[in-house]
Amino acid sequence: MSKSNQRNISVTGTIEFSDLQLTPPKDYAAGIPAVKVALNHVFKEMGVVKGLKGLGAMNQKEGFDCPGCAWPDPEKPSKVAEYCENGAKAFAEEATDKKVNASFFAKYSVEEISQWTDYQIGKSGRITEPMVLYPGKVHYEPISWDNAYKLIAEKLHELDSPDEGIFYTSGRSSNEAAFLYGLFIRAFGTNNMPDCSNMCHESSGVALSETLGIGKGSVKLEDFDKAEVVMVIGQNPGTNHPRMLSALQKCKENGGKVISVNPLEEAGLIRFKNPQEFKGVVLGGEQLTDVHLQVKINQDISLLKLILLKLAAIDKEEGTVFDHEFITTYTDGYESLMEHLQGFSEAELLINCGVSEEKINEVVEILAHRNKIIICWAMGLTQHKNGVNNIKECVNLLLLKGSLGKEGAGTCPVRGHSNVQGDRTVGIVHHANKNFNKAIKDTFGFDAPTHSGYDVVKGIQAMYEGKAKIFMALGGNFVSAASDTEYTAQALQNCELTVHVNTKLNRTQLTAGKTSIILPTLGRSELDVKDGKTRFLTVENSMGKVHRTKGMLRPSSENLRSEPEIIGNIASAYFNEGHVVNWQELGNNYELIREKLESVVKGFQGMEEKSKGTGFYLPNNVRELDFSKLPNGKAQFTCCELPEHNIADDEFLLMTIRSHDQFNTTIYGMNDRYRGIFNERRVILMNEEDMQHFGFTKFEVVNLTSNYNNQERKALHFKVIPYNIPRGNLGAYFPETNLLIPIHEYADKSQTPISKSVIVKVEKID
Ligand SMILES: Nc1nc2c(c(=O)[nH]1)N[C@H]1C(S)=C(S)[C@@H](COP(=O)(O)OP(=O)(O)OC[C@H]3O[C@@H](n4cnc5c(=O)[nH]c(N)nc54)[C@H](O)[C@@H]3O)O[C@H]1N2
Ligand SMILES: Nc1nc2c(c(=O)[nH]1)N[C@H]1C(S)=C(S)[C@@H](COP(=O)(O)OP(=O)(O)OC[C@H]3O[C@@H](n4cnc5c(=O)[nH]c(N)nc54)[C@H](O)[C@@H]3O)O[C@H]1N2
Ligand SMILES: [Mo]
Repeated sequence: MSKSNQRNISVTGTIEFSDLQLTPPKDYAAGIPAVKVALNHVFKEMGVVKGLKGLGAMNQKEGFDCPGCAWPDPEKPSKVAEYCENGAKAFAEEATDKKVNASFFAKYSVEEISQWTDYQIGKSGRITEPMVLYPGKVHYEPISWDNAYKLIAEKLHELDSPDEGIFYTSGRSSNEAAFLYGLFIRAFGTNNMPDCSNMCHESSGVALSETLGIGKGSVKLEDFDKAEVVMVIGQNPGTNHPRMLSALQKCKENGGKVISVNPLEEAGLIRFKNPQEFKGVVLGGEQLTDVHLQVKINQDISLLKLILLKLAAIDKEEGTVFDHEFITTYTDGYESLMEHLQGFSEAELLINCGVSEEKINEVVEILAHRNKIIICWAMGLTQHKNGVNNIKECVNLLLLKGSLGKEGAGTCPVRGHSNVQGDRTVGIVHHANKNFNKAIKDTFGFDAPTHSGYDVVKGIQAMYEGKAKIFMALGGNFVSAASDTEYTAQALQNCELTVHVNTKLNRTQLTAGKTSIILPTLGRSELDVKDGKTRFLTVENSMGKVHRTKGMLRPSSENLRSEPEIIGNIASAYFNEGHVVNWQELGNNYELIREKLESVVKGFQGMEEKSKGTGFYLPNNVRELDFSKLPNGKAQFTCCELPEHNIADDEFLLMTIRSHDQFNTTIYGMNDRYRGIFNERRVILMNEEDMQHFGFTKFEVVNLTSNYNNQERKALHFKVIPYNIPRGNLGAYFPETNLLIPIHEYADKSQTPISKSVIVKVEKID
């Protein structure tokens, strides 16, 4: 409990166990149960008619972009439905008929709501009107839109410096909203733009920029049809990117091989029953993974180095394993890498990674004579102290094999939020960028700040220390998503003002600043009508393609505003006409925003037209094999050190992962169906031999503690369950375990919290 503002807010809610049940984990994903589960969620939240209407429009050319993940749509979407179970759940969650309105807040205080679990808070429904929480008060009360804008403007003017304001973005916002938001923040005078990517793919962005000159992936969806090998490392597509399984299926049908690298045997990685095909529904589905490497948590570098060493040995004899022509023409640092690799002992690398040598040899054999290779990865690689190096080691492999800039090959960081990539492209970046600033000056006539701002971790520290006093969030659930929950909650509560532009109620609105304002906004699926005309917005998918998204359901309240309008109005209230930009006009006119975006950001020219249908690709230098911006004009090999873990005998390495029934901090339900875990989220996945060794029994209730710099953090009450996970490793769900991750433990260079390798102890409760 933290007690600032005299409000007594719980960051976990009341902890109670329900009836935990286990079944053997599934060895396949999707199929009929997935369709049934999806429809149940949708119909329960909004009824059959609205539900079917919404699902029918999702990911269709004239419809709205799925609010789930950022996996691209096929060029020819299937006629029936182009969504997955989790997309349907994301839609159900957004289009729910339940409402959070003034009478809801009159009935429940923030203190009372904070005693609920995240699941209960999320299920309360959509926020339907602007609300304000005044200093010392515990009930939000209604406020008019105009008064809300005025109050925000007043508080912004009270700051001693624009750098006392922090402006967070989550990845659901459209390109138009994000561009306008970034523009306003710069006009206001700061680059304090923490973004959900700081906790997500920032390590990918840094590693790819340094080695290949662009912070994004290089593959297109159709490359999966032509790939000879797809490696899926540190990613759980069956749950988090189910539509990716269709791409893997195609790769297999065309003779490709799939290799998975994961401490867990995730269902979607093993077999896939495609619900859109007869054989997938009725027959056993298709085997997807050819070889599964059950690596220990954060030992991917050891594993990859071992694979590289073995490939190098064969290349020495045969000379054709590595693409020497590619290496000579396009890369820098080959000799140093070869020398560096020779410094490692194969035996040591083998022990580190914990995988059988036989399996590694199988993979080496597959890779040796194939060179159309795609590497896909997600949070299993990015959220470690050495997250950036993990990805650089993957790039080493691709460069050695010449697997870039050709069809069927390349990098594929699989993005999370459906427009997280677009938000970054259009300017949500905390680093100052000269070219971007110049384009703003040329287009709008004002000077953007030239000093860099705070990212997520640094922003939290600044609020905690009183250096920042206003926090505004365009979407997201900051307190539950960020590390060190108690610390982050305190940081937010220290603020003079917090502003939450959200669709739904969440814990961040409860761990509020002295004054707090909730501004309810339209969701992806909802009609956005202005002067009788339905408007569209645009998003960028995981493969750099920009396309339109247009809602079609009646908004959950008349009193919602679109994100661009909200931003335009806040900016207008702040500048009060004393600025070169007419903010209100810009916020209301998406075509005008796009016109300006075209002139500021490269690649968007002609977007008004080009965004039609399946959309257009943004420029990508890797696809063109243009490395001119990098040292010597070449792609860069990297010599990465091995990660160091000083883990005592009674300590474990914990990865904090997603269950099948959640979207980040939004908890859809209490089941993790593919892993066979039902009715309970407070569980720890532990190897059975470790359970015996340490004397833990199945379902025993324990506490987790972490101890960094002699400071202990605790997460209370989890049930131990036996699971197929490497010894010394644990798995548990986030956000429940974020209490354990110290704010100061993050990846080198990217500052992404170490959510996948937290050193913990498991304590018995007497
Ligand atoms: N349904 C649903 N879809 C989602 C989301 C969601 O919450 N729910 N979230 C969205 C977002 S924002 C994102 S970023 C993505 C996240 O997508 P993922 O990255 O797939 O999500 P995580 O559950 O964090 O899983 C990481 C995977 O990495 C493995 N792993 C953990 N540590 C290591 C390691 O050290 N090495 C290796 N090789 N593997 C490891 C875990 O076992 C797990 O399978 O999904 C997006 N899509
Ligand atoms: N321990 C641990 N922590 C993690 C992770 C992990 O793997 N382990 N993963 C990290 C990752 S990858 C990410 S991306 C972050 C996610 O961090 P966030 O993006 O901050 O969190 P979400 O849970 O996705 O945000 C959900 C909220 O977004 C709001 N919302 C939904 N749709 C819209 C919309 O269209 N507009 C607006 N304005 N609001 C909307 C709703 O109010 C909802 O409550 O969490 C990170 N935290
Ligand atoms: Mo993410």
